[in-house]
Amino acid sequence: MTRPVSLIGAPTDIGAGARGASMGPEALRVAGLQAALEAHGLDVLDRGNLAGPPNPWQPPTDGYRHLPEVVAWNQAVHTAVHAELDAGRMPILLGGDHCLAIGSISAVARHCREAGKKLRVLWLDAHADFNTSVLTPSGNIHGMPVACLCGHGPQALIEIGGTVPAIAPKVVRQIGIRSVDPGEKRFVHQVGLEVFDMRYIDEMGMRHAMELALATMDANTHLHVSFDVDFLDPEIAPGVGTTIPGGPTYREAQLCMEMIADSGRLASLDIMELNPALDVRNKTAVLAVDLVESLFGKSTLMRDPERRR
Ligand code: B3U
Ligand code: MN
Ligand code: MN
Repeated sequence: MTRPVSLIGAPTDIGAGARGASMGPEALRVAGLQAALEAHGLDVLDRGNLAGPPNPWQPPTDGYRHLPEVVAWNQAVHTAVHAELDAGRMPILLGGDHCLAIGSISAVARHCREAGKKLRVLWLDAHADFNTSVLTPSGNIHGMPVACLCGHGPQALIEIGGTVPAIAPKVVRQIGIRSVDPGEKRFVHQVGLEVFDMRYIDEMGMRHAMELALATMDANTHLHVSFDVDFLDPEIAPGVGTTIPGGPTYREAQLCMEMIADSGRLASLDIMELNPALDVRNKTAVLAVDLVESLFGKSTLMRDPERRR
């Protein structure tokens, strides 16, 4: 039986370059996330929204925009996500911009250390989110969470989970990447992040990419999925702050989610960067809910993966 699920709203756009991701949690609720999960037999509690500082909408200082506020929000996220894992529940973080993955994944990593589990992080995104204060073109911290989690970032953010670095680059698999800044690209290569970019998916297919991204997990692996909604092609998902053309189609995204479900290892999830101010009749939120249903095992006919061959 799957663990009970807790929805945690983090209504902020503190790390983003456009306002509006702060409305993401409510848009996902309006799109029926809880009922959709319950329809799959899951026990779901909506914990409501976390609180944090307002967005002062200031320019960056020393390469970071809104650093004290980003720290405050991530501390709140860390505490909330860790408490759910401690209670044996599966946290689903409703963002909010992607800087909050620092709080979420540092909590997951801490839980794995405490429980003696291995960690795998799937990062579904158009961006590598591997900038630092010197590499960033914007100062927006939503472009930096993976680097911070790997120990490259301001002290207050890299130490949120207690241990620095929170994770090793080798636990991360990035899927759907198609926008990486020049210095960021060199840094991604330097640390050896495993990236299945759109070129790879075009040539080898989503199936092969996901087979490799999910390989070598075992019964003791905690799988965390950090789903930046801008992973999806903007034709189907316009409601995000930074649309990058050439993303996964509806079918590719469904297959990606279904293969994660089939792995049976999903134990925590972030749904990030949904921006209702830029959406069309909440359709990106509805699509995100549809994909999350597949992530939790919704399938059309053949539920047994063995019978598909
Ligand atoms: N790489 C750019 C843009 C960006 C990263 N993540 C998002 N946008 N959503 C930056 O500002 O770091
Ligand atoms: Mn992102
Ligand atoms: Mn992104």
